[in-house]
Amino acid sequence: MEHLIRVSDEVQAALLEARAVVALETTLVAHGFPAPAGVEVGLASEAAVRAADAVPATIGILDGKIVVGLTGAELDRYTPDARKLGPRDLAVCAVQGAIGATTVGGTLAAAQAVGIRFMGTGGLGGVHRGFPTPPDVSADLGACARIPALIVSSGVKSLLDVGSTIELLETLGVPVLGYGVDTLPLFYAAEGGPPVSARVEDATEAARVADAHWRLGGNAILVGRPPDESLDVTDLIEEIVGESHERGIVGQAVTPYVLAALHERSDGETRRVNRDLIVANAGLAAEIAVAYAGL
Ligand code: PSU
Ligand code: MN
Repeated sequence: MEHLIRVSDEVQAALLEARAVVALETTLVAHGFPAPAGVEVGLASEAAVRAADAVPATIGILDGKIVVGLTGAELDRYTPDARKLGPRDLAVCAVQGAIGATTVGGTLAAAQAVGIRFMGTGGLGGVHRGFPTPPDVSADLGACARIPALIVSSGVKSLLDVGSTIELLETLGVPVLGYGVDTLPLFYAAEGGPPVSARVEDATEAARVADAHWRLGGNAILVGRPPDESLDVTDLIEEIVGESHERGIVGQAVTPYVLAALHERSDGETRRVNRDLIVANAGLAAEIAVAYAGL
């Protein structure tokens, strides 16, 4: 696989010694924040993983290879012209030698290829509002159905149809765990989400559940961590999602469009909360990965 995947020395060593490794995505770096803010979020997430004694593995495609463990200089190349890569897009991007930023689903596909089982992100993708017109369901969910991994996020992105997404996660066999909470966080907002399938109190309990779930042949597990600072932007989301429909924005462009408009119209408030929750989720993913390595 060496012609296709390049694993950094640090990540390689950690994997060989069965130490804790946390995968981080590049779509939020390239498309989730206005440049260069995304790079800062990526680097701060790596620092949070290290602070919890785990090794960060930021993943993306560069120069014809899937890179697991991007350097800071490489991360600087993740600007908005990077392709957004779901699981189906990795092979094409590598063969065509383009720069590719992996989504949650794309990151999980690469992580699985090298044996990483933990990742942190902001919000999982899911069923878009208005389904079935258009019938847009994030490929993150397909990846969750197939790949054994634990993902820490602040729930699913609240620009989605959260209720339908939760139902689909149940159908796909994905446990939705609340981290010290009974309801799923709504991305920017800590409260008001649907009930989780179970609550866990600490990193060790989450790690033990993951271990048991995987031994039973289960695949992804979602751990919802509420944002420390909660923001109610329900009306703004409604307005912007409506606008995206009117403007005919579809497919992969929807999420970046809505996030960018929110960041702009909330005077940067969503951007700040989004940044902080991503970093905190990376840290928690690391704590759980460390607990798992110690089971
Ligand atoms: N979390 C964030 N910001 C983001 C994302 C997650 O805080 O931009 C990205 C992730 O890469 C996720 C993607 O996989 O949004 C979902 O995109 P889509 O709905 O097109 O599948
Ligand atoms: Mn989509």
